[in-house]
Order: sequence, then C-alpha cells, then structure tokens
Amino acid sequence: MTAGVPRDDVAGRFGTHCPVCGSALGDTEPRVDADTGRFTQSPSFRLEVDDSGGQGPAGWRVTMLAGNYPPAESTDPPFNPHSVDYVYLLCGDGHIFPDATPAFLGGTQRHRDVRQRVDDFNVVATVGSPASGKTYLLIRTLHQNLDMRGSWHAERDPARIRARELSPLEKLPTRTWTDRYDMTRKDGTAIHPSGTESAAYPFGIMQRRFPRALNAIQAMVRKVVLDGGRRADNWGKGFRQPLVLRTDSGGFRTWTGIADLPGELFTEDGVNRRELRMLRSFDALVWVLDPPVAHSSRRWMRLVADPDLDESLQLGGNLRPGTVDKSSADTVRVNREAIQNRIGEKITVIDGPLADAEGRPLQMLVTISKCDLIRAALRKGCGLTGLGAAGDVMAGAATYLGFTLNRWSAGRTTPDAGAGQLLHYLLGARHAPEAGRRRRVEQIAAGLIRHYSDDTEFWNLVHDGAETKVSIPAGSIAEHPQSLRIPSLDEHLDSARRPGSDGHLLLRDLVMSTIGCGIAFALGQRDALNSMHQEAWLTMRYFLCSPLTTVPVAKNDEQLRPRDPDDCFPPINERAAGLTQLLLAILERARR
Ligand SMILES: Nc1nc2c(ncn2[C@@H]2O[C@H](COP(=O)(O)OP(=O)(O)OP(=O)(O)O)[C@@H](O)[C@H]2O)c(=O)[nH]1
Ligand SMILES: [Mg+2]
Ligand SMILES: [Zn+2]
Repeated sequence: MTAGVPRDDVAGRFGTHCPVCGSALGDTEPRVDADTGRFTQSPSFRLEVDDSGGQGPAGWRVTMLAGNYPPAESTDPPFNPHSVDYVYLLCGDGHIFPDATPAFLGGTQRHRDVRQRVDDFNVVATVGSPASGKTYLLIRTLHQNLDMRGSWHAERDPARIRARELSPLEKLPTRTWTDRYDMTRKDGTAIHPSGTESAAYPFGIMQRRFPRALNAIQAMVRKVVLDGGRRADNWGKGFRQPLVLRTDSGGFRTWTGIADLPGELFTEDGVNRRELRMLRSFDALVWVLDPPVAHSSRRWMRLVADPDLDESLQLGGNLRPGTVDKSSADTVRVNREAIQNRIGEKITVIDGPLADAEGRPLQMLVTISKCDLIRAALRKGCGLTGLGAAGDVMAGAATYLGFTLNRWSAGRTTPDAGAGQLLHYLLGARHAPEAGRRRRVEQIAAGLIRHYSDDTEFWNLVHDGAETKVSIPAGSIAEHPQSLRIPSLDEHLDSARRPGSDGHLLLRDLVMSTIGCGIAFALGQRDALNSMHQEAWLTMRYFLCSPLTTVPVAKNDEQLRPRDPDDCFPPINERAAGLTQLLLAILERARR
C-alpha cells in the first residue's frame, strides 16, 4: 500500500454502495457468476495520484478493489508511490469519492492521518424542464457563503456547519460550470444545455484528466466482469458525477452531491431512464419552476416587455438565447410547460420515477427561478395575485400555512420563536372552531401577499435579505391584527447553521414558502402541489430565486446581457437570500 495510507476498512468509512448509483463502493467483492467465474458487476477502484505539486502531468496508479489483480500505473511520468497527493475511491460506475488527501497536510502535520471518511451521504438532484434555469441556480447556490457578514457580535460556534476543501477531481464538475458562469459575466455567453456536457459523467472527467488510467480501468473491467466488453464501453456513463459539497458540523462529516440533471431527461422519450430511476433513493429534489413558460404568465410577461426592444431577443434572454424567435415562441413555451407539468404529475405517482411504494422521506424544494421577472411585473403594478388566475396565489399561500399548521400540531416540526408565535395565533384557542382557524390562515395569507406585492419588499425577501415588519389588519371577529418581524438573512443564518437546527422551521423560510407556494399555484401547479402536500413522506418547501438578479435579454443566438444597461450580472458568490436559504435546505441532513 501507499506510504501514509495504511490498508484499512474502507467500508467503515464510506459504506459498501455508491449513494449516487448503487454500484459497489470500496473493497466489498461483487458476486461471482458461477458459470464464468467473472464478477456480475464492476468492482470499485482506487486511483492514486502523484500530482508533483500540480506542475506537469500527474503520475497515477489504479487498483481494482476485488480479486487479486496487479494494479496498473503510469510510466510517463512514472508513478511514485512515496509522493502520493490524492487518493480517490471510484465506485463500480466511476463516481469519485475522496479516499485520502495527503496533499492538504505538510510540515509538522505531515504524519497526521489523511484518510477521509463520510458519516452520512446526502444526495440531491435538480429537476425541471429544459432551460428552466437549473444550472445557473445551482452554481450560484453552491457559491453562497454560510458565514455571516456583520458577525462580530455573533456567538462563535465552533460546531457550526463549515465546508471542507475538495480534492481536484471532486472539484472538476463544479469548476466546469463556474468557468461557464464567468463567461456569462465576461461576454454574455450563455451556459449550454446540461445534456451536452460530456465532462458531467465520470467517464468524461477521467478522459479529460487521466485518459490512460481510464483505459486501464476499462481493460480490467473487460477482463473480469461478466459481459465485460459492453460494461467497459459503458463504464462511467450511467449517472452524472454530482457537484459535491463536503461539510463538517460538530465533527459530523457529510458528503452532499447534487446532480444537475438536464431537462431533456423528462421528455416523453427520456434519454437515460436509468438515471431517472435512481432519483427514488435521493434525499432531496430541487424542482425548478420556470415562470415565463407557464400559461398564466403570458399576460404579465407582456407587461414586463420593453416595447423598444426586439421581442425575440427579449424572449431569448429569458428562455435561452438561440432557442426561440417570435414565430416559434408559442411552440417552445407549450412544449416546455408540458414537461414542467409532467414532472409535477409524476412526483407522487406510486412506482413512478420519483416515488417508490415505500414512500421514503423526501424533501421537495420547489424553487421559482427567474424571480427578476416577477419583480419587474410587480413594478408595473401587477401585484402578486395578478400572476395567476383569480384566487390561485391566495389558495397557494393558504395551503402552505394550513399544511404547516397541521404538521406542527402533529409535532412534526419545531418552529423558531417568530414562527411559533404565528402558528399559535393560527391555531387559536384549544376549542376554537375550524372555521375561525381557516379565517386566520386566510388573513395571514392575504396580509403577506399584500405586503410582498410591493416590488421593493418582494426583492427584500428574494434577494436583499434585510429585516422587515409586516403589519396585518384584522378583518373579522375571529381575527386579531398581527405584526410579524421577519428576521434578516444574517439572523436566519445564525439560527440555521447551528448544529441540531435540521428540522427546525424558521420564520424567514415559512414566509418565503407561503409566498412561493402562492406563486407556484399561479404558475399552473395547483393540482400537482395539492397532491404532494397530501403525502406524509414529502416535506414541501418553496424558494424564490433569481440567479442572474436582473432581467436578461439576448444579444444574439449565444449571448446574454442585462436588459438594463446600468446593471451587470452578479459575481458568482454574491449573496442572495433565496439562494442561501435554498443552500441551507439542501444541507438539511448535514446540519445535525
Ligand atoms: N430572467 C432570468 N432568466 C434566467 C435566469 N437564469 C437563467 N435564465 C435563462 O434561462 C436560460 C437557461 O438557463 P440554464 O441554467 O442553462 O437552464 P437549465 O435548466 O440548466 O437547462 P438544461 O440544462 O437544458 O436543462 C438562460 O440561458 C437564460 O436565458 C435568471 O435568473 N433570470
Ligand atoms: Mg442545465
Ligand atoms: Zn456510483
């Protein structure tokens, strides 16, 4: 074995199965086929990299973690087992995990144990129709900083959630998207559809970084696995390598992987069914809803349009440059809306792609993307209720409050002080009639909708994240006037990044979800969301996001620019309330 990396119990550190695709992980031997003596599945591999400080090409060695086969190693440059910088564990289908990172330690630290471990896996995927903004959303969300800004007065909490450094190969998929985002900022070049990105699969990553090691792995698979030729050709192409975030929370290490799935997976003849099936075992789904394709948005999108600018370019800015012109706009929207609706319908179907009959607990993080458009509509005096058919927004907001009230009454969520106060008010006296409770739910829903119909206040919720007071008058004898103090994003962060905060309901989230559910109803998802709310195994939450923060228009078939010439697209890590709240929700399992 390599110096500094003693042979050990890999299964104890990582488990025996890949959390992403279910293939073998670590040194558990796959089953052997009695007739041929070959493995029925591809075993896991270890990849050791001698990076020589990142100068010049790296030396490598791959070892199959089953059977007794000699490892393969690079000859040019020759592999040096005494200067290994990174050790990776690859699952049977190539997903990359950090086994050891000697490169992160030097000097007097050199002899410390560099083996990594994962106490828990947290697997997340984004779903949504093509060009709904999943990639922009994800890349901006992953770059939100979980530290507080004006934090000199905040309690230092060494056990708070913190990100761990990733090793180079783990970082690669995120790097690819980060570079693309920076291109959008530099010259407007829009990010391509995720389905066209070959580097998104382990195969593509290995081909780019270690093509010879990839060949060596394929050669071994060909030799030792049943149906080896086909298995070798398909190795690393089954399920995308997720974008990874590794965190510590009070010594508890979580590996969070987010699969950025392309919208085309959800078309009728979804290209990669196997990838879709795996979604069932995931912990959270980010379902991205795209406002401009919803049927109901036609009217208010016309309000938002700038009469002095070419219509096709405006559509292209919001729907992806080069994919729509004036004549095809209807077709594109109708097709994408159909996919959006199909996803909604499929989520609760038993034995569908997302729900198995068991009903494993799943967090549904419904995210309204492109909220800059909604802000623009509010500026034109549209009001939140104007986003959908009559009654939609109100029904959605009340639905969210009602279901949250039920969850809380059943003891299934712990609210913070502000949320607790609101829920107590909604519940009323112990023997309060059901009708009075409904009145109060409607009072609060209507009050919040009215407050957030103001474009500045809406943007404060979505983006700026400052503290706000919401005053809600009483309309009947069952009601009392209410004054809510919605905490700032900093205050929200302070509560949410403490260990043990998972499962807590914070007022800022409750308010964003209430408004978000209202808008999601307006975007045509009323039926789908109503049935999701009925499912006890789904935890529903809603987020309002605008990764680009300003309305874009297309310059041509490939490039975007902010419609307002005084604006620019934000730096990748610019803080936004909705994105940070989404990140905290994605990391729910890690915040224990
Ligand atoms: N108004 C507005 N438009 C956005 C925003 N983010 C993305 N868009 C538009 O949506 C298009 C698609 O964004 P992507 O993130 O690539 O979409 P996707 O969902 O990853 O698409 P696929 O990978 O094809 O499934 C962009 O080219 C922009 O035109 C935003 O914050 N506001
Ligand atoms: Mg994408
Ligand atoms: Zn895997």
